[in-house]
Amino acid sequence: MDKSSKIYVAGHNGMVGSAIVRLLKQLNFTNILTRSSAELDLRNQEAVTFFFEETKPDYVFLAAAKVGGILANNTYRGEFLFDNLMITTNIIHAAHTHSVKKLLFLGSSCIYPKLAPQPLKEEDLLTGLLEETNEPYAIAKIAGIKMCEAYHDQYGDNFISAMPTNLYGPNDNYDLQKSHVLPALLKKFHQAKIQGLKQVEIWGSGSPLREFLHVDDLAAACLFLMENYDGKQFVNIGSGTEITIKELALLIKELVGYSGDLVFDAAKPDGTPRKLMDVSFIHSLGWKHTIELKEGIKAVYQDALIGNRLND
Ligand code: GFB
Repeated sequence: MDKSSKIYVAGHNGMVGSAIVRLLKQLNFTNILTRSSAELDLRNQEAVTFFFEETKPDYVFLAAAKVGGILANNTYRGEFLFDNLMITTNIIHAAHTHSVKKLLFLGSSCIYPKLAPQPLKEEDLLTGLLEETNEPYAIAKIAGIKMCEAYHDQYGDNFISAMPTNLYGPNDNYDLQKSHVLPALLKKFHQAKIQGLKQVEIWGSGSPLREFLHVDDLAAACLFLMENYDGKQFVNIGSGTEITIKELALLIKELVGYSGDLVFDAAKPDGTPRKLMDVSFIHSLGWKHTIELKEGIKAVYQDALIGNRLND
């Protein structure tokens, strides 16, 4: 990519898209193209085709998606399948018909079978049944991977895919019914501290293991792959380390400075028991994460306080 290449970042108002735009701007890329969902409904094929016809981007980062935590995935199953399939197929197909030089599609670690061997290797895709709570989202993301591969095979398109682990960072969603665990716990512990509550409720058993990556690391990995990788094989992106939900809760409790107790709500789902990425492939390509979890959470807590994101 040249500094003046026309780069479309789909989903620039989301946590991932905004991190990619931030990085591109820091690096003095001057021709970044964005559209809000009010300006362009990515689920509408005609509108997406017209947008590509009108703007003719050279490169595309496909970071637009309907996303959410375990409860949102499980509740809005139809929307998660439809919206993500439409957004993904419309953009990838329009990128093909409008001769985009390269596209990077972003998926998720939930594409892997629920009980796949750990750590999750790229070749484990489609070797078993998916986790039930996020099956619709995972099916849409697997469709995106397969579409990039099929367009690579049939048309020679340089469309690559990256599968990030669980992400956190600035511009996260703090709606407790829809958010992922990390922003949810930041908000819950912060509010409990301010309001002097005796306990904080943690969903599930606390025993599931999760891996977390700061979204600025993800943005760096996406740019690295865009500039250095043309393979058909999708690439895992993660930190390579995992933590139980209980340990995460205790860490956030400490960082927020809350002194009450944790209670576990067994009525809420645990989801997949373990989800650790094997990141040896991206390490072999020459990229590694730089932000460790504790410093990352500290920075995000400050950012959320400044942005007044932790109050209702
Ligand atoms: O982050 P999370 O919603 O998503 O939940 P997944 C991770 C774990 O944290 C689950 C527990 O075991 C939750 O039960 N947890 C504890 C909480 N307290 C809370 C809380 O207050 N809020 C939330 N949200 N969780 C999602 C998938 O799975 O991960 C998506 O549904 C996507 O498809 C995303 O892949 C990255 O890691 O379980």
